[in-house]
Amino acid sequence: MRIITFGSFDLFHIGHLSILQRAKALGDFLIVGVSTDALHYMKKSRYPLFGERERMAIIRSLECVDEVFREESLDGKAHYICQYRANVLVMGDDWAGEFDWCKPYCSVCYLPRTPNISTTRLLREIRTLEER
Ligand code: C2G
Repeated sequence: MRIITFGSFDLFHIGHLSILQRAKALGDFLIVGVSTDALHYMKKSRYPLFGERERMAIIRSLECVDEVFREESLDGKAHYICQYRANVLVMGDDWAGEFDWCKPYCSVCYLPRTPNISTTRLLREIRTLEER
């Protein structure tokens, strides 16, 4: 069973690792679309701290990840799903419902987000520490 998921994975943290490991556990091959810097900017109105090559290298190094590619658009999912022959699209439930339109191409599964951690929160906490 081929699983596909997507994300920026900036400032990689345990919430990212957890969703990737849970996604892999649903099948036997995990493909990860890592958002390009340009797509990240479109999603969050700021560039990531780590560039796309670094973010892809981190994701590619994970034991649970089998293939990595550049995610260039949120709307390109049907193309990516077909190109990588994915059977299941997995996303955190902060995206619940957003990708139901992919259901003609593959199953869609939203998994619970890991609470109390996010790149935005990490950035805020780092800034607070620096101000002390
Ligand atoms: N995530 C999680 N728990 C957290 C933080 C993130 O489960 N505490 C999940 C998100 O739900 C997502 C994945 O980790 O499924 C990657 O999160 P981000 O890097 O923030 O990616 P995002 O901006 O959600 O981009 O096409 C989809 C987008 O590219 C997803």
